[in-house]
Amino acid sequence: MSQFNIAVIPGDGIGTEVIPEGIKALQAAAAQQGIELNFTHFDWSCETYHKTGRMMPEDGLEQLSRFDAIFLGAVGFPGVPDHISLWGLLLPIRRAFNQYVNLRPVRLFEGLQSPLANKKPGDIDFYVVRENVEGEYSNIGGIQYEGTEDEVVSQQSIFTRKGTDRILKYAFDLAQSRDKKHLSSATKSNGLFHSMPYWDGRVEAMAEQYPEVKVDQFHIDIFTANLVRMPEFYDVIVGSNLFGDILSDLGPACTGTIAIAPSANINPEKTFPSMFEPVHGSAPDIAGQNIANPIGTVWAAAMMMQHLGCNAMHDTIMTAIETVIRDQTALTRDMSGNASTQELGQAIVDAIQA
Ligand code: GGG
Repeated sequence: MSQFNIAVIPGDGIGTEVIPEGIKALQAAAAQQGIELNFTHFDWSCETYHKTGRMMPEDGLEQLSRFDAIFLGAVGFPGVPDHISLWGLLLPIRRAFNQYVNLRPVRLFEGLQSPLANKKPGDIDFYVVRENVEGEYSNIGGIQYEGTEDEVVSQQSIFTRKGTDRILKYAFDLAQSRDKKHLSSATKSNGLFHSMPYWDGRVEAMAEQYPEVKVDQFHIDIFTANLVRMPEFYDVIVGSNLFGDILSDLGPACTGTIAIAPSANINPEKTFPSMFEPVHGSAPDIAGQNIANPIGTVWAAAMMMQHLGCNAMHDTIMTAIETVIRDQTALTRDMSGNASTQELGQAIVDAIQA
């Protein structure tokens, strides 16, 4: 019998509401496949920060390193500045465990209504491959002459050759494995003088090794416009840490709701645990109301099992998500229904067990 030890960090806001639904789906699918999942919960959050001055304990990363995977809800809540909560929990995990790939699939499911005109399932079906440990997400910089009229703030972006090439290679490999074999790279090479022309150059060098992959490169401004105008054009999108983050909110918004979008923070070499979370944040405006959509979390759970080599479990959970959305069994209000978080979570479990 396969057995996996999963670290669970529900985190903040609706993270604490959607994670239990992800666990219920995992337990239902695992029981069918004879897989044993052991969950260990960590209550690290902004509440922890208020009590201890830290988002996680000093040995938090060491504790997590013993697990096969990490299942995360959401990070951030009013009362703690967002950059403190993110740099206190989510970003150190991505960096310590070299989760340099952030894989974010985007799909218009049958039963969902895209806000874009005349879009049907199949028209929106792409991956965002986001560089996850360097780029614009950097704590290098600072403030000088603070509080004076000469106050100056700098923020440095970091693009290493190793970091750029390995994310591009992942994206090219993914594009090569897909029917369309189409890769689109997002930069802003006319405005950002050093980093983005460098990225473009590495794309062009890498493209020589993938003659079957059709490659295009766009500046981020027209990229976002095109994504809304013609999402069917895209197949695999690759972008830096910041641009990848933005595009992977915009993409699912084109399917009607960002709440269904999953995010896999992957260490492809499997030297360290990978982490799986919904794309969405803690949504303080709806926290505590039992109306959050758990599908992004459940889909992330499916990706976690695929990463752990349990493809049948992944497929079972994905089929259940597809069924519940298609049959409109119990949809939350972001999908024009009136079901609660728990009712939608239970509908997914029922579909797994059907
Ligand atoms: N689901 C985790 C979460 O809270 N995501 C919101 C967020 O802002 N994440 C930052 C990032 O992905 O870089």
